[in-house]
Amino acid sequence: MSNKAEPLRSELSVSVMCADPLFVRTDLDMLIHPAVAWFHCDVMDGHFVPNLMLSTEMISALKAAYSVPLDIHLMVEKPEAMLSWFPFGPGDMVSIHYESTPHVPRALDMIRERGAKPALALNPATPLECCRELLADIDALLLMTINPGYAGQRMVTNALDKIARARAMLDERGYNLIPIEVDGNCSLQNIPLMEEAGANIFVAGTSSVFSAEHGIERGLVETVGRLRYKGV
Ligand code: S6P
Ligand code: MG
Repeated sequence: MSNKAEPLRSELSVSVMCADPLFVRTDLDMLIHPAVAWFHCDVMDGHFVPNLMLSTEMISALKAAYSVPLDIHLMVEKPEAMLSWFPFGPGDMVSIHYESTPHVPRALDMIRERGAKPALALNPATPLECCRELLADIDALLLMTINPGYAGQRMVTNALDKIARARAMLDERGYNLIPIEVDGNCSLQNIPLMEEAGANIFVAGTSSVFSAEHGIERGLVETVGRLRYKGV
């Protein structure tokens, strides 16, 4: 069955690091919505990317407080050594970067063994060809549409073309049910273009629900309004 004939449902993954650090709970409570399928938890180690982000304590607190599945995005070197620190399980998704370890299949297996969905993340300059050998091991493909490390950046120039080529590669190989997640500058303007190119999960950060232009509630309505295949 072709993905074009029956598109996957479009979903939002709300970027927790973009919430007001002093009012995370207040912000996230406003984002409980059927289209918000995930809470996107960025983990940065100061080595793989030049920043430090969400602690294991923070992610454990989110897991305890909400039933929204976690979408843990590990931007760390050798993620396989840290997986046991995080409180994920069935229903959650965990992405590791292709560039972060020579043991990508082992790390993906470790995620699946705990009942979670393993996802592979690619930096903008990483060619799609690298994941051809790994398609049977992943439940989602995460394409960085900015250079990882910070919120508030502009979409890189090859993003839409890469999404379209990734969708074609997945469909051609029979992986039409593997969703493509896009992370970075998923703005009200870019979401329809990304969706048209073949993206299914959109990380919602400062370009959309947390935009300073409008409050979170208005931002959520506007962002959900941009999704064509929301099924809600
Ligand atoms: C960046 C991180 C992302 C950001 C998100 C921010 O390294 O992986 O998840 O939090 O992209 O969204 P925006 O709309 O500010 O680009
Ligand atoms: Mg991220």
